[in-house]
Amino acid sequence: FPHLSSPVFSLWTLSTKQEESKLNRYFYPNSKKVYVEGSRPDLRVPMREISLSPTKDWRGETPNDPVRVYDTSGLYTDPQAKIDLRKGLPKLRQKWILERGDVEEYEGRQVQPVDNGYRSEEKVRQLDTFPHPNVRPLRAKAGKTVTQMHYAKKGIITPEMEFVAIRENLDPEFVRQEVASGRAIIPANINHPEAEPMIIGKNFHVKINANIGNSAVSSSIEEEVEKMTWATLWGADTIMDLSTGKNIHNTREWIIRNSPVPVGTVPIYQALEKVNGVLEDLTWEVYRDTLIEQAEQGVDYFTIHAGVLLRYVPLTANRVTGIVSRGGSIMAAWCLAHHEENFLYTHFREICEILRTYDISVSLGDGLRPGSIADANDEAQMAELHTLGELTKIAWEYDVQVMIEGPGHVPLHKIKENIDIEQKICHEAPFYTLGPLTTDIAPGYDHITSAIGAALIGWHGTAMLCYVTPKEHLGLPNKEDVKEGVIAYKIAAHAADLAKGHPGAQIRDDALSKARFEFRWVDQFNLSLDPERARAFHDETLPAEPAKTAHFCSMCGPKFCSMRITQDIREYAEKNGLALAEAAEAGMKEKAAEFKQSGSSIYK
Ligand code: IRN
Repeated sequence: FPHLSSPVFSLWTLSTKQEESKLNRYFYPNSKKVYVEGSRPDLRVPMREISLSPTKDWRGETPNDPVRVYDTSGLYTDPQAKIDLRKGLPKLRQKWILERGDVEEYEGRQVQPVDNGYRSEEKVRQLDTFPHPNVRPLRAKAGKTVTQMHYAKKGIITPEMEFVAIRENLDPEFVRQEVASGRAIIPANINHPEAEPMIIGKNFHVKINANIGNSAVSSSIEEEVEKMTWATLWGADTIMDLSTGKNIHNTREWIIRNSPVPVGTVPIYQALEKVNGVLEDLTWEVYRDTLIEQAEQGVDYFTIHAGVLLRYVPLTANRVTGIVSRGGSIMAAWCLAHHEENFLYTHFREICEILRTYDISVSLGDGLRPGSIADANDEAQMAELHTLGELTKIAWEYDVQVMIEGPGHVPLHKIKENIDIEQKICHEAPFYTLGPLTTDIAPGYDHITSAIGAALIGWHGTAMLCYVTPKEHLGLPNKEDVKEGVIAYKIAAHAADLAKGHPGAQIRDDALSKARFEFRWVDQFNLSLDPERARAFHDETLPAEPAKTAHFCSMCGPKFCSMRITQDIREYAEKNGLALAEAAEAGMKEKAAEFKQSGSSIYK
């Protein structure tokens, strides 16, 4: 399947109808895209419906209901959709935004494609410049606030709120209350109308974020756009473009215009690029311009490391791993170089003014998060968290939606207090954690070390989990790493949903277990997070078609399959009108006699 191997191929030909439908056929067999319509015809919530085969037993055939699952893949899995990556996705929310009457179009900053020193000697390729950039962006009219929190506080249920309510199978009024209280956020920049609304909060499905983006030494625009479609295909609820290398502005334009999920960034990275990496030259003005540039493009949430205060920096002196946050280390170095307070802190109210003009959520960065087990829950981390609590209140004064970033590296027994403390001092603003990694000894497997921590912290109330790929600490993730990271985090998030008792979370588990018990192999594959891998693993030893209905697999073979034996007992009980306990005994006696008589196994 060519989509797997060539980024350029998928970028340009993924757009044809034929290729699109292949995404479902190939990656999610027996699945189809369905839409649940809300209170208006342009409010259509996508879901993926997996159809199942009937149960076949001695009684005959009984149909199994299809299972609908949360779908983040956007139009890329809709065979009816016409996609042209050079134009971007349709502007799903544009009408909703305009009809509220609070926004105006204006001359944007018209940022030139060549936006940093790296590009100057490079040959400009056609692909570099997005052909239809957001040249006339929207902003709030003077005196207006356009955030979802603002509308929620006014008692308005926006189409975005209704959309997420349907997606989560919850009441729209409940969504409104959660957004109004600050317990949940709907990251939805008015300049990213292509995105399908989603919600981040502890009373909703646990979400996952996938980080993509180039670095100065690796990757191209094509690869990054493909990582975005790829990550959302496997279930990323948001993506963050963390590009620090070439073409930051253009890469982001390509990603945002084609992204069905909210896009986050860390604007300080681009600000630093603009001053050619010279920390001393970084100023509030350069940063503010970068915020506005990204706001006009449609970034839905910004990580802002405003809690790294000058006086906290010495608290990291005795750490094993010092400051491991990129943004945190930049701000700490800036504070020390200038002997001044962090300008993100001192200008925080101005930042909020910008954020509320476009409805950009702020993700208050954990610049002092622990980067090793030894540094977990230390003074520097907690000091910063207190400041994030203070900033949360300020953002809410402006009706700016807030989430709080968290660690990092934390051993299992120290995880729960992280979320408990965060909820207390940050007034229940949603927590968004990076893992945490529960041990430092497994580079190459940090998607696993961290998914363990992520499941635990998600269970205790963390609203979004930032994925970690197997390449963490080692290099820039490639496409396969992105998939591994997303799947590991889907597992963590879903395990947390089950533990939290999220309504309906167990439906898919039950359907898959039933398929497994009934030897409906194909259904078992198709209900799984990665059908292709499940099938491939099965087929490695039993590739023949009849094995797809066989009552065993190569793990135990036909004679030792516990599920087959259980089924036989049940069938025996039902046929003979016995309770299971009696049947087991009666069955055993009967079978024992047969066994003795034939001198062989009862299962041939
Ligand atoms: C999430 C929670 N804590 C940190 N993160 C993410 O880590 C953050 O959103 C960003 O995507 C990434 C890198 O952030 P630093 O290293 O600049 O803090």
